[in-house]
Amino acid sequence: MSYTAYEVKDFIGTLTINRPEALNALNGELIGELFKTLKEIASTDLRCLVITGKGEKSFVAGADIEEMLSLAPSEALEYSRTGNELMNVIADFPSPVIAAVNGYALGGGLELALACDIRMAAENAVFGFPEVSLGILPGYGGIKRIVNLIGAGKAKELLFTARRVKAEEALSLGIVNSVHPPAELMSDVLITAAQIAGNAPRAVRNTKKAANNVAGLAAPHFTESEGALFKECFGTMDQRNAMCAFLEKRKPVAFTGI
Ligand code: DAK
Repeated sequence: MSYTAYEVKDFIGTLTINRPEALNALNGELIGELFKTLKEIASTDLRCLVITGKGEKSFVAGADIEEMLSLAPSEALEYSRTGNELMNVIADFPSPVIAAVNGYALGGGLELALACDIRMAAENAVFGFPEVSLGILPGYGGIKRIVNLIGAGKAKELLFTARRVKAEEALSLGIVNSVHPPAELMSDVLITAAQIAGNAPRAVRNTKKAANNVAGLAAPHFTESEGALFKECFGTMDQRNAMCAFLEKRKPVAFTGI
């Protein structure tokens, strides 16, 4: 079974993350498939790419917690590099990328949406960075991207509190471009994609490159020091406590800082 589905029509590609049984959480195999597809389609005549999640409940509910729990600290650095490269491939994708956020966009899922150029959300979409509640930090370049997008003060509040934000608040914060009734999300996204696809392809691609440079959004977003901070959190009691609690569907015991 494939964790991704891809179709293209009228120069617009739609890439669907297809792991609804785990709310489209990103595991290693899924990340590998996304890499492969993005690499294949980057050299085609695509004019706009849409990324969405399968099902009505979730865009991407973050990195796979079960997979992260089993990572040794030494493996965590490599893990962080791979995920980062994927986000950079999306951010630097030659044509514009729209995230059609059809539900939960948490942790790595929000980071993925932030790597896209435009975010259009369903009314039921929910955003947040739960990482600190799991004993880790966001590491797919999302910290830099959210600070760039909404400013350090608002970004830090979301990062430090781990609170979830509904679509309307995400709109007012500037995280998303627009909010749509769930049943209309994809058709509205395709209207925007068609507007982009109707413009001169070379001009659009070069405009994206120029905009990324101006906004300081071009890769790299992830530094070795960020990787070291992520690695440091791995193997702590707090991280194991929080991730085990999630998988066992209970609250973690009080954090100790150890
Ligand atoms: N990982 C694995 N499984 C997940 C998952 C996840 N992130 N999210 C949901 N699932 C699974 C659930 O375990 C459950 O599986 P079964 O029990 O059915 O086998 C199934 O999806 C349905 O989920 P729920 O039963 O929990 O559904 P609910 O409607 O009750 O709740 C929820 C929906 C989205 C509120 C809840 O599932 C939830 O809180 N999910 C976890 C959200 C989360 O914390 N995500 C962030 C993960 S941390 C880094 C790179 C990346 C990251 C960090 C560093 N570096 C490179 C340094 C990223 C970190 C993260 O993303």
